[in-house]
Amino acid sequence: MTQPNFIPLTSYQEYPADEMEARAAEFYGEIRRRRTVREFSERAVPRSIVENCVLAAGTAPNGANMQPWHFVVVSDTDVKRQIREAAEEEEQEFYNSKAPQEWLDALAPLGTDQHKPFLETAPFLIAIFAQRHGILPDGRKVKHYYAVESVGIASGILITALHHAGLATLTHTPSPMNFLNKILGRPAHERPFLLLVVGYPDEQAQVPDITKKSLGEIASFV
Ligand code: IYR
Repeated sequence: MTQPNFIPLTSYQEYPADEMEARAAEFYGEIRRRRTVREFSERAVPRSIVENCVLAAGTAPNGANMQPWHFVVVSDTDVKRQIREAAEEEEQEFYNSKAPQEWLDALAPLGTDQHKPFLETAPFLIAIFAQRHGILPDGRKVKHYYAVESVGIASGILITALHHAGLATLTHTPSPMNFLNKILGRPAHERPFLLLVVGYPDEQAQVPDITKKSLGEIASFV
């Protein structure tokens, strides 16, 4: 068994309490500006920005440091078109037959439907996959722990990093998403987790007039 190898914690940075107060308030101020956008501009985004945001996502805490994720960053026009066509096919079924009325009622304030032009308009789509297990160089399988939770945390960091950089995102989850394995050539043990749409919002972009729950509604202090 591998022995643990410890090194000093040199990356941690402490701030005086008043600076922490300011930083926490400032961060909340920044993240509360984030809005999910469904109308994207075609304006190009430098790939290096997305690369750094994906690197940030890859720092996420995760089960036994197995890092059970794979990010496919799509900018190819033809691949984006294939993804749009496959997603719209699923969504057509979702909105017209599969979704129960209760779900459609819950989505009504968001104004979503089966048309997903943003899958072609936005400069980048990031398909996020959760690996059910890893594969060692010799072909043996290695178990992944808390893969879904880990990929969820990484996705949150990715969305935050992209927002921090000044980009808009849309967390898109056509269901089922198996078509992503086929189009992107990912192996069967990788399960599509999320399709993140990334770019600048369209200049005319509008967002639904919705609010977030208050602190008292989302937290208890005991
Ligand atoms: N996947 C569909 C439906 C949808 C579901 C949820 I939950 C949302 O928050 C938004 C949409 C779609 O993308 O339209």
